[in-house]
Amino acid sequence: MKTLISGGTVVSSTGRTVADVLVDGETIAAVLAPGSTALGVDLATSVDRVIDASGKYVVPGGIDAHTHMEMPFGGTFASDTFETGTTAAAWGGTTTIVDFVVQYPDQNPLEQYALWHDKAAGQCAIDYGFHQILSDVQDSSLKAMDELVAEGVTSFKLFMAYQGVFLSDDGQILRAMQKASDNGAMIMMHAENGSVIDVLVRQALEAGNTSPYHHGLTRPWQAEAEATSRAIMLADLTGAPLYVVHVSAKQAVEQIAIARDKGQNVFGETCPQYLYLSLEEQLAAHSERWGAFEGAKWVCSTPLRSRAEGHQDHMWQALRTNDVQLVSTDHCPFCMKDQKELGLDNFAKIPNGIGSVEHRMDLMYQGVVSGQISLERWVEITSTTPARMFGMWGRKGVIAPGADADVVVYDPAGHTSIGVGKTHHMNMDYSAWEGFEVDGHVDLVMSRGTVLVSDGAFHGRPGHGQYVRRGLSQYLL
Ligand code: DUC
Ligand code: ZN
Ligand code: ZN
Repeated sequence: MKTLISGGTVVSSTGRTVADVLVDGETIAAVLAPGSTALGVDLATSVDRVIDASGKYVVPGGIDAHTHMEMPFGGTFASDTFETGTTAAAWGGTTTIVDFVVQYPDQNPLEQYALWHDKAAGQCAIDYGFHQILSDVQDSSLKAMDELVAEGVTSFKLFMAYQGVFLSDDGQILRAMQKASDNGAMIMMHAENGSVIDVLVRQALEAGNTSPYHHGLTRPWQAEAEATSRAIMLADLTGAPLYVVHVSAKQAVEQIAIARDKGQNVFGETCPQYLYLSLEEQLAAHSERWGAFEGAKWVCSTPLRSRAEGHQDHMWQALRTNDVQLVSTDHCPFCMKDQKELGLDNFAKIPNGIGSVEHRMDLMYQGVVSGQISLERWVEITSTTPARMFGMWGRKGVIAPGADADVVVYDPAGHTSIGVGKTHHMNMDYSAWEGFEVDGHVDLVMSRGTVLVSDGAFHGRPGHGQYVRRGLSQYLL
């Protein structure tokens, strides 16, 4: 099947041009001047299908490098399955996710990896890769790291928080970093000082402070900045590349910027919630049904930060200046009913997570609308950099001959109303983004040559998505 996406403005991370994109089967065959006969035929009449993209942006499909579908966590499971979560992602212009295999202490990393394949196989509407979470690093985990790299799992998440659940101590982190330095894998870090947080949480609960707002107060920016700095030091000691996940504090960004300026392979990821939402809004959140517990919808870790302290403004600046390199969602959805509700009397029992996989492209496009980032930077932080960071570039993250035909036709004149009952396909009984009215609209989504979304309808299916065996990060020499 040959498709011509004609007359749109093709945007890459480095520029834009009006062009026709020829798709042959699952890949992009050519990017040509509009109406070109360079291939010896009139494409508009010889292809099987023409998609008119005039007046629209034609961009590489979004890559969300941080999701948790069906993740067992906080006494429950993330509410999106691989089917519902990847379908919602497709609706929002994301054509690839990288999800986390979870290894809890005493579990075998390779068995968990096989289990995640079982969960995802035949269920995904879009392509997917895996990172691996390692808790409690042991000799067997280090050996597994080599085997997983060969399987295309080239990045490993460690935690400096969640004692007894995920936390690795500094010695364990050091050993995993030594292994990564040896085999080229990326160490991803949840950088928060867990023992400091545990004391603050205990003290808050003893003082009777049980509401969701106290989640943020007991995870202060100092705990994030200190852990970020410690992770950077350990990475420097071992030579391992380090990718700090879900950065929310401006002081953590500063630590990353210093390390990068020194030439260290340190990278930072932020998420839409740290650009748009704040601790003050969480304090003010109130609804008839939930009262002050309404703020539970924004309980995530790292937490939302104070707007008065300027974290959100600093994060936009860091995105522009490349002190922070990309935006993922950390999509970790839970319903209010029966899930967030677990923490009705104790914020520490609220499962941590926000669901956004459907809205990342639209939310980040608002940075273009407001002049915070360029159109090219939008493509870079949502697609091209995630592809390069996690060893998929060439096949993903770019519209060029030979690449997978993962393409989004985006209408800058369109409008999107976010919320339950509007654009909401995630398996959640609320939206963390309820009421957001955004400029721009995902008109058409193509994954490996197959149209998944067009004319406001979903044409995809579970099982279309394939596992992506990733290479090493393409940011490393
Ligand atoms: N970290 C994540 O990356 N996701 C969910 C919760 C957490 O602490
Ligand atoms: Zn984390
Ligand atoms: Zn996460």
